[in-house]
Amino acid sequence: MGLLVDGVWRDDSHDPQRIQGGRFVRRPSAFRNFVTPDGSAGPTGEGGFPAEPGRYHLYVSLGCPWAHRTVIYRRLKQLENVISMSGVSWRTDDEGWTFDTATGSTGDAVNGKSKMYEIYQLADPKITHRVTVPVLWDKKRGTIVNNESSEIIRMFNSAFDEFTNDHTEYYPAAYRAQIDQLNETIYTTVNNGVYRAGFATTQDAYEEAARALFVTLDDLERRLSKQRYLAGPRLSEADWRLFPTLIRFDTVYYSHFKCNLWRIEDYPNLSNYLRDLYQVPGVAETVSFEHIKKNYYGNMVKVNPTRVVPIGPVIDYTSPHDRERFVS
Ligand SMILES: N[C@@H](CCC(=O)N[C@@H](CS)C(=O)NCC(=O)O)C(=O)O
Repeated sequence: MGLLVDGVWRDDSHDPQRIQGGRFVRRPSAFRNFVTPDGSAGPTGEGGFPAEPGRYHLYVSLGCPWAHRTVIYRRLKQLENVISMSGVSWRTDDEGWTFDTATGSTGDAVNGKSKMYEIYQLADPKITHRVTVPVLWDKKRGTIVNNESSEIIRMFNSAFDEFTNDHTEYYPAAYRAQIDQLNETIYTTVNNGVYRAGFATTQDAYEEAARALFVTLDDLERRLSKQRYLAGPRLSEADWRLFPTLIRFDTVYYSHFKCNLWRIEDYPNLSNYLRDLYQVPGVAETVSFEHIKKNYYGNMVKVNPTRVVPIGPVIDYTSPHDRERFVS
């Protein structure tokens, strides 16, 4: 892949901190401003980003689980006519994410660029940062508002309420402590845990991540034997943060990232829960197994040097689930 150093695109040898002692280390996102209903500052960053229809643009990869959260929220919160979106190609090259329409990109409808790193350069010509998706772009100020998926979904949850008919609250006050706790464990051991297993370059680092991942999956399986969703009777942010990892698990993480004690299909509750979420209206359309498979198997040459993309597995996520046994 590569990264920007002082605004110049460099290869990964300029990012020695990415793997430390065989362990993959993910670094914090740089742009942390918030869109708010009236443009006042959010929990971090500066103000000046009021919610307005047509003003903001979301850059995503349909292969990427972090971007997937934001695509799901945009869909569920009925923001598709309020926030425009561009998708990068499933193929990354020596210059990272591209807008090559021959390999699944929509093209860059807003800035007309061919590389994602050019969007970061527009926001800050001297930036030192990895060029990640998702990115929330402000067309009016010509800059990146935020490139942290967990914060972008919080904005989509409520900041644009004036411009949508969907007012579902995925982070209700009464459940916040519980959701925060679930997020913390699931981020560390599952969302990022699969990457820590897959990118590990020592046996110890791999085993540490892979074992912790299955401890959490076992816990979640128990939890979901007693309730329909992670934080109780209603769908919440915790579910939408877990879903993008679960839907990629049997197709990618099980084999490509060696997370292979069990498949999600082997867990009765997790597999039914996954179908339940997949079958929420609108969600299936946010899932592209073509992007997912080609993005992981076809790009990560340190993990899969041949870039060969496997033909399977065959799993029907539209088959009936048993989650309606829980009364909501
Ligand atoms: N913390 C970020 C992480 C995003 C992220 O790591 N995205 C990956 C794609 S799945 C990426 O763009 N990686 C490129 C790189 O690290 O160079 C978020 O949740 O938004």
